[in-house]
Amino acid sequence: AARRKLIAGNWKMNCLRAEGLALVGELSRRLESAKDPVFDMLVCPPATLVAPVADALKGGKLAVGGQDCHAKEKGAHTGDVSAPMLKDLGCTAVIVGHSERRQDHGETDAVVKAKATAVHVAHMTAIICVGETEAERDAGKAEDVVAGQLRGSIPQGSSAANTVIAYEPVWAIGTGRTPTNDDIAAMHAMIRRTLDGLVAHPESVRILYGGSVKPSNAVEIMALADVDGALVGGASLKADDFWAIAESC
Ligand code: G2H
Repeated sequence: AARRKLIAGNWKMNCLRAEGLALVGELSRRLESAKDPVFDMLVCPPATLVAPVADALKGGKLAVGGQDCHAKEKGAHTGDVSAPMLKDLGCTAVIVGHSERRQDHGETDAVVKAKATAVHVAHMTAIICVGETEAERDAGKAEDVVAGQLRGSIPQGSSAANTVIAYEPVWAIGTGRTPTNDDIAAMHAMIRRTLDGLVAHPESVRILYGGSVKPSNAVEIMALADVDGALVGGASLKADDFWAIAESC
């Protein structure tokens, strides 16, 4: 099945309002004037900027997502944001299980699965992140670790319509280091094989690569089999770089 590429920007804990609005203003201007772009584009601002960014982009092609959500739809959870709250602002997707959440907030596969379920219930796309640490790769366990994360984090009822997988080797995040192209291709092929039995129509599910994607490596990474786009951190904060990555598709 033909899979349309997705270029997703994860701003992490960056951008004040003026900066974020200028960034999406520039990106949406380019996206709206692009002739038949071959990619979908999504930005995931910090929770504080989801509302103004979504308002600025209303009705346009540039989509907005959250970086995380709580598994419950409402209640006594000080500081948290729920999936329906993000949907209410205009989000169409939410990143769940990013390694920074798994590490900094102790999120287990079970927690990630509950969050992905909440995203599905709110009629949005869950971008479920998986990836091995450097020690796990050195120990030859990378594929086992990622397969285990997939089995533990993907809810029943997931499909290509509501689920995107992002493979982000932890040691490649924000470090400037990336796996070899062969390693990325092998992992993405393994992920697609593992999706068989976990989701309907695994051949249609988009599998993004994330971890130090930049304009200079995007062309070769985007050309790999089973790489259906990118989850971009640092380079998504500059309109020129993020746009160049999208144009690499
Ligand atoms: C990986 C990625 C975006 P960066 O976390 O999710 O960040 O591109 O800065 O490595």
